[in-house]
Amino acid sequence: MKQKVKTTGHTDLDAVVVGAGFTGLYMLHRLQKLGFSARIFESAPNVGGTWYWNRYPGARCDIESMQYSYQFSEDLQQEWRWKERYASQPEILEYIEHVADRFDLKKNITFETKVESAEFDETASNWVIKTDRDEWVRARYFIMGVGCLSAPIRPEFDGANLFKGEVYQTSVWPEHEVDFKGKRVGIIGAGSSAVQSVPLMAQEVDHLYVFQRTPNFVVPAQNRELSDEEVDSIKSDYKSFRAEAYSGLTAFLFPRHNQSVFDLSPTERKKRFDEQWEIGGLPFLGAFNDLLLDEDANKEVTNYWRERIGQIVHDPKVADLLTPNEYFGCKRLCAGTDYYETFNRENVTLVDVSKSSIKRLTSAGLETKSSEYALDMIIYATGFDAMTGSVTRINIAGMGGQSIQEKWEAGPLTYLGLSVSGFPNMFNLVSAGSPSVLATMVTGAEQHGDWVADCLEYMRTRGYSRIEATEAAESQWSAEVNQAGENSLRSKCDSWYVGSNVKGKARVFAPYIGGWPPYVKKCKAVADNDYDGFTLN
Ligand code: N01
Repeated sequence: MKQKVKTTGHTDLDAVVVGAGFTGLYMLHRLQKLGFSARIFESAPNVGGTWYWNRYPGARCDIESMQYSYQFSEDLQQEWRWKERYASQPEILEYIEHVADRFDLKKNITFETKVESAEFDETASNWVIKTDRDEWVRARYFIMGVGCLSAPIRPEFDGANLFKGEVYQTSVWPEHEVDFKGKRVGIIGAGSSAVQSVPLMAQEVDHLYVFQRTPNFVVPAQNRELSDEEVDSIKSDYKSFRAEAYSGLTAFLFPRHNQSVFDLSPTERKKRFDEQWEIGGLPFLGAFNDLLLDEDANKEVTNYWRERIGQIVHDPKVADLLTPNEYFGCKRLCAGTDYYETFNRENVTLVDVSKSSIKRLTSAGLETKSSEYALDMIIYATGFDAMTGSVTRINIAGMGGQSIQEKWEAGPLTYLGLSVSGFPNMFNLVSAGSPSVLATMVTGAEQHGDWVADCLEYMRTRGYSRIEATEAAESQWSAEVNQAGENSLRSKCDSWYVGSNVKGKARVFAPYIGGWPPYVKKCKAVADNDYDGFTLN
C-alpha cells in the first residue's frame, strides 16, 4: 500500500507515548531524565489511565498497596503512606497525581487528546501520529502505554436507545456523584467490577438486580487499614522486600505453599483453604502449588467454594447459581467484600441470564427471554476488549502500510511483547506477549520503561535510527507465549485473557504466563546481546 504521510504542520519529537497511566508516566520520566524530547497524549483530562476511568463505587486494587506502587525512587516509596492493605481508586489516583507532580511530568502531557492513528514513514524512519485534535506529530519512536484493560466493551442490546432511565458503565464512570437512593437498578455482569460495586450499591438502592451469566470465584479481600508497625517494617528495608517480590513468579509477594492439594488429608486441606480464605485476596492462589496445573486439584477448590457459598447464602437456589462451574483461577480471581453476603438482602435479586438471556431494553427497563424488569438505572459492568483492544483501536500502519489489525488478526504476534515485526521503532508496553496482567502492572511498567529507555540510549550513542524485531524472533517468542498459555488451566475457559468475550476475536491466551523471572532474564539477555532478535540500522 502506498504511504500517505503528511509532512506539514507537525512537531518533531524523539518519542510519542500514548497514555498517562502507570506505564506511560514512568516511560516519560525515563525519557525526560535521558534528555529525549517526548510527549504523552492522554484522552482523559488527567493522569491515571485505567484508574482515572474506573471510578465506580468500590473500585479498588487487588494487589497490596505496598507492592502496587513504583519502586524506582526510594524517596518516593518512603514518603508515600498507603492507608489500606488494598488501595481504593481515589487513593491510587491521588498517588499517581503525586508522582506526576513530583517528577514534573505534566509539562510534557497533552490531556483530552486521543491518538487516532500512527503511520510509519519508511523513508524518514519515524512515525507520523495523528490525534483527534487534528494535530500531526512526527516522532522517531511510537510508544504505547495504553493498558490491558482500557478498551471498554458494551453489548449492543436491541432497544438500548429506548431506555429512559440513567445508564452508566463501570469502566467509564462519571466524575459526578451518582445517586442510587430509591432507585431500581440493574447491573449487567458478574466480574470484578460488579463484585466490587454490588455490595455498596445494594446499601443505597431501592432494589438491585444483578444480571449474571457466569458465576465467578470471589474470595474475600479481607481489606483493612495498614498499621504503622507493618508499614514501618516494610519501609525499614523496602529494597529487600521489593527484591524478594521481584524474584517471585508474579513479581508480587505472597506466601505460596509448595505442596500439592493431595499432600494433605481432606481435613488438613480444608484447614489450609480456611486459612487462605482468612488471609484473603489473590494469596488464595498460593494455597497449593498445583491448583492451576492439575484438574483434580483444581476441583477441590470448586468443592470448597460450593461449601463456603452454601454457608453464607441463605437461599440454596441462589447459592447454587453463585457457585462457579469453571476451573478455579481460569478467569481472574475476584477479591470482594461482602459479595456473597449481599445476596441475603431483601433488596437484591440475582437474575440468571445464562439460559434466559437478556433479550432487549425497553423504555421502562430490561427484558430477558422469560421476564421483564422495571428499572430506573442500568449499569454495564461488561468488561473490556482486553490486552489488544487498546492497541487495535488505534489505526496503526507499519511497513508497507500493513495495519496492526491485519497483523494481529489471528492473535497478537510480538517479540517479548515489546515489539512487533514490520512495525519498526514502535514499542508496546506491559501488554500482550509479556507477563503484564499476570504480574504487578506497576513493576511491569518499570521493567519495560527501563528496557526501552536503555534501548533508545544504546541506539542514540551508536547512531542507529531504526530498530525492528525480526520475523524469526517474533515467531519463536509468540510460539513460546502460546505454549505457556496452553500448558495452564487458565487458558481452558472463556475469559478476557483469551479474548473470548469479544465477538470474532481470535482465541489466544494473550499474556505471557511463563513467569516473571524467566521473562526478565530473557529481556536482559536480549539487551546484553546487542539486541539479539532485532535489526538495527
Ligand atoms: O469485566 P469481566 P470486569 N449479558 O470481563 C458479563 C480488572 N479489574 O470489568 O462471564 C450478560 O471480568 C460477563 O459474563 P460472562 C480485573 O483484572 C480489576 O468485571 O462473559 N452478561 C461478565 O460477568 C478483571 O478481571 C479490579 O458470561 C454479560 C461481565 O460481564 C478485569 O478488570 C476491579 C454480557 C464482565 O466481566 C475485568 O473485570 C475491576 C451479556 N450480553 C476490574 N456481556 C480489581 O480488583 C458481558 N457480560 C483490581
